[in-house]
Amino acid sequence: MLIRRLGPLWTCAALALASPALADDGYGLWLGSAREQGASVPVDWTSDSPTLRIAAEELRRSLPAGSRPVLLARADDAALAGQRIDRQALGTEGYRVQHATIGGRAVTLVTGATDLGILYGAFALLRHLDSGGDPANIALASAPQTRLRILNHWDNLDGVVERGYSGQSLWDWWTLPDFKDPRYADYARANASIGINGTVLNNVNAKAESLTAPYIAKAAALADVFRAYGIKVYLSARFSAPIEIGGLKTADPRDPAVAAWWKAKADEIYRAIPDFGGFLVKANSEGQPGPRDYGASHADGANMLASAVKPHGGIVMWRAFVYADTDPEDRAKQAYTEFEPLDGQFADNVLVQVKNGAIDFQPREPFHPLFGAMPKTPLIAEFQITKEYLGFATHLAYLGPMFEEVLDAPTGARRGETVASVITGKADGHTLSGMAGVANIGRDRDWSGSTFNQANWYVFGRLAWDPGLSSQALAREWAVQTFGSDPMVIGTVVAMMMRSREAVVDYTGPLGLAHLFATGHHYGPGPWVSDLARPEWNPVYYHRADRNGIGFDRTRTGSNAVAQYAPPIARRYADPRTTPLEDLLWFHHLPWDYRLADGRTLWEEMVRRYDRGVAEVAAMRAQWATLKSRIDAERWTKTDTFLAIQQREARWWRDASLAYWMSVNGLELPAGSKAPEHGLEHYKQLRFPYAPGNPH
Ligand code: BDP
Repeated sequence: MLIRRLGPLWTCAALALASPALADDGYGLWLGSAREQGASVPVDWTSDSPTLRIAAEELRRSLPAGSRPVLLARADDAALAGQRIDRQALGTEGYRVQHATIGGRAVTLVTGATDLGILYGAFALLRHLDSGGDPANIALASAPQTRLRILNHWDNLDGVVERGYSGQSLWDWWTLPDFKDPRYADYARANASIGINGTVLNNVNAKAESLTAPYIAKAAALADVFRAYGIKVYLSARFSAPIEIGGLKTADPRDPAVAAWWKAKADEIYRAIPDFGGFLVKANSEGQPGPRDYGASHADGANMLASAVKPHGGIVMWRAFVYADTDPEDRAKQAYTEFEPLDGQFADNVLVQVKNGAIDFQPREPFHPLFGAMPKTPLIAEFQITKEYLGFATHLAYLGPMFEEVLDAPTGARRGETVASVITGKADGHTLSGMAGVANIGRDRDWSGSTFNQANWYVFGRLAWDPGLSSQALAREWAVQTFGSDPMVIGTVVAMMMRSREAVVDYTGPLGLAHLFATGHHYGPGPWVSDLARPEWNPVYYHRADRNGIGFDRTRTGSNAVAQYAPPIARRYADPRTTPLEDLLWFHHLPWDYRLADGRTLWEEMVRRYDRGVAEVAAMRAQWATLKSRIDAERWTKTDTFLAIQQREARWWRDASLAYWMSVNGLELPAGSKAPEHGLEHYKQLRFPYAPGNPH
């Protein structure tokens, strides 16, 4: 009765195990490389479903010899009557895994209120064992803290992934719906193993064609593959689709014909995909159409779509990432200004999707002021897993600490409230809640462009499940499953990971600087750029450096963006003395010779941090070198090569940036700091017309 699917995940796992010297191409992700082949431990289940069969197969194949037999059973199964399972605590997706004696037989019981909960429990059991958990002491229980744990694919219909650095889109729209690449199931399996339960298939910069019958059929084919893994399909909806593919003259959300078109479209989608999740919408942002084109509000637009999917149980995720070229206001303020007044006006199946920071996925941004400011609206946090501003796929930057920093940030709105408590719905009693991540997945053999980028997919899923988990513990959990249990490997890898994101901050833009990237592709430095059509596209808009000082004054004497935060936070950010150094120039324009608490000048500290970032990459590379004989050659060599690229490029970032700052402030480098390798003009004329991920 067990299904047989001996996919490539298992094949490469078997190969990788034979010896660390043998090639491992990374296809197995955290589920393959370090895992022993199982000993066919007996697994029984009390009812049948495709989901339970997947759970059984996972366990049977991977549980180590000598494990107890496993019983998979729903919590309400009569066989568990004596087990005193707290069904309330399970929710709909939670699990419980424990040793039990059932019908006189000693088993490991994996239970949940639903089959999906049981599948999550099966993965939790394997994770427990893979990461060194005691097989004799099994008592695992967990339920997700958010309802929507969802990937956003910025995948275009032609296969190009916007801000994608791992090859073409995984979805082969051309051969769908007929050909269902086995990789689609492997994708779903990997997601289920970390609790991800939704995927938006197409780019937020959406094409209306995604909503035509042929593409609905293609999306339905993917949904058919994903269903047993508990993954729902969502689509990005182009707001002007009623005009482009519906033959209407307007997309005004208040026009009954427009509403009727969307209702009919939703009905059509649900006929093909009965468990369709709903729509994600980018409206009136960066040239996308939206309700503002007709003088209607974002709430009008979102609610009209929400009522179309409501009868089917669908939801709408409406993005707050808006800024307008006609708006002279500080870009960091615009989303709040537009959305905060709409709190209370959204339908109950709408979530407003808010990026982690107020500008745009920079290596560091203070948390977005909308968190804590819209208590009547469920907010879903949007993080970028793909590293558009952190060195693409090549640089090693573990994003766990960045996600954690934002999730743990107190909003100041109420005692104890954090971004995490807002997005789990706990702060305001919302049942809709969630975390979205812009996927870093493509058709590269290793899925994410490098082994370490896989960790960012992993940590996103695990934190979306429980934002209270520690990014360090998750780094370890990932590393053991990915590389095996050699303590020297794990210690080194985790240490590298935990410092890696700060290193990128240091060499790209320390002390709260942001948006210093070269035009369009965002690859490499461009702090000098000042000639783009919209002011807020230019790095000079963000750093405001001149002979006297640097930084964006967002206090009362400047844009007063600090006032968008709740009073305790606003007070802290209003004063450079109480603003964390990490965010200093985000909020303040300060003289180059401004004295920091430790006695250094701002300029000295800035240079020190650029140097520290470069040194950190050199250190990571040296640490990686010590693992050469302990990691399979293929993954070791690729990582080593990428670290060499990162080292070169960290130096480039530092040199180009310092050359530019010196051209502005006329200062010398502090003693002991190396002069940039080239003059400023050299850096300014570098061009990368074919950098990946850049929309054309
Ligand atoms: C920016 C990207 C752009 C996206 C936009 C968005 O550069 O490609 O379309 O975000 O989130 O970071 O909509």
